[in-house]
Amino acid sequence: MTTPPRIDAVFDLDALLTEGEREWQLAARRFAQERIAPVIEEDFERAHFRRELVPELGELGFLGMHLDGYGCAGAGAVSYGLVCLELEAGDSGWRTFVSVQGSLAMSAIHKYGSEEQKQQWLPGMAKGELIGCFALTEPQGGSDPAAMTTTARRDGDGWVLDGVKRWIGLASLADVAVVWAKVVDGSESVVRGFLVPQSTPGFTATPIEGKLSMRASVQCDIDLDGVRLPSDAMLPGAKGLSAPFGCLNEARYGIVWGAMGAARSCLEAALERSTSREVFGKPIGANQLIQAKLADMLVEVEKGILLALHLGRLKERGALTPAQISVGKLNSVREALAIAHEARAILAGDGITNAFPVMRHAANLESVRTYEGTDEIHQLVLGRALTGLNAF
Ligand code: TGC
Repeated sequence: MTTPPRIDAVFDLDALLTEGEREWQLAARRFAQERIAPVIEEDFERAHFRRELVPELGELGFLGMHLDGYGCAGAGAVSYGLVCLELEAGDSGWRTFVSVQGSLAMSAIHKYGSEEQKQQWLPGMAKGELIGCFALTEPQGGSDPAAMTTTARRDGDGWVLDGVKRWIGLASLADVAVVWAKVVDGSESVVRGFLVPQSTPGFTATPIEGKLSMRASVQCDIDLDGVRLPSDAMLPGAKGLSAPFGCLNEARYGIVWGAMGAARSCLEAALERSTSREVFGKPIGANQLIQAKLADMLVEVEKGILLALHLGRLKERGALTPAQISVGKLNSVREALAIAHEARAILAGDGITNAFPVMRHAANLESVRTYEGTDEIHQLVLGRALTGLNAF
């Protein structure tokens, strides 16, 4: 198994990790190198999601790995973050899969579900036998979920859901969708979560085509047309928008780590090229301008990982706040994109081909920059934390 020796040698991250955390990291690195790397360029080209790898992720314990019970690994936040980093060094689509399944769909059921709902869904989802999705975003704008138009109305003992959702990861493959809808009661309306099995009449998920990013994963439109559900389909513990936001916090936390994996992969490619390619009679890495770029990239990777580690330790103490997560999500994705662009420049013309992972990472990171709160949303969350003034 290859490791990024020169990057690790400059900065001894291992010394800050426990042996157990290191084992999780190495298991995920091995998966990324052996199962993702050999096929990812072809999958990205063909826009193909390799569904058959999902049970392997379950076997490794990566699905809902930060949750306790119900077949989940109950691992610490730093272990989960390290797994996200290594998977995203392979491809953002695979880290996204683990986020949607574990941080969003499974977390929603684990945090807000009844005991029956947890028993029904979580063990199969942890094994990767069942897939879940998390349907919050709507076509009119993902940044403002408070404006959602999807409704749930009472019908006898049950519920009827109507509406549309967009950019929902895995929806066409999912056995169960966690759908967020407004329950309107007179002049009052409150957001509630519902578990919708894929086979429910009126539920249609259609993969979005024409993506130039995240091509090895699946994002869908969902149409909810008179979807009839029993009364026990509602998540009893989820009332109000703070419920889905509680799950978004988990997924945003994973991105803080994950984006640094994509960044590290780009730095590795640039570093390898810097010593193997000669221009003007010497390795390009012997030029001061190239070394300055590599040094700046290394500094941002190391700072990003240290920030992620700090947030992980806070999370393990139950002290992590949404504003702190915004610092991490904003920084990691912004710096990872900048690193991908610099790496592409060092690779010169060959950098635009799929002989290197860099353009794929750069394209994927455009999605990561937008989902789970855009750069601008996180800037405004931080602006509000600093000033006490709401600019939304
Ligand atoms: P507001 O509407 O006033 O607040 C609603 C309630 O939510 C609470 N809240 C949070 N709670 C926990 N964690 C957070 N991060 C929270 N943010 C807000 C808030 O305290 C309030 O609680 P309560 O009890 O008073 O009702 O909203 P706000 O002004 O607090 O927030 C505004 C804003 C813009 C920050 C928020 O709307 C936001 O974060 N927007 C971005 C949403 C976003 O990230 N959307 C993308 C989701 S990605 C996706 O859906 C696809 S999933 C991935 C995939 O499927 O591939």
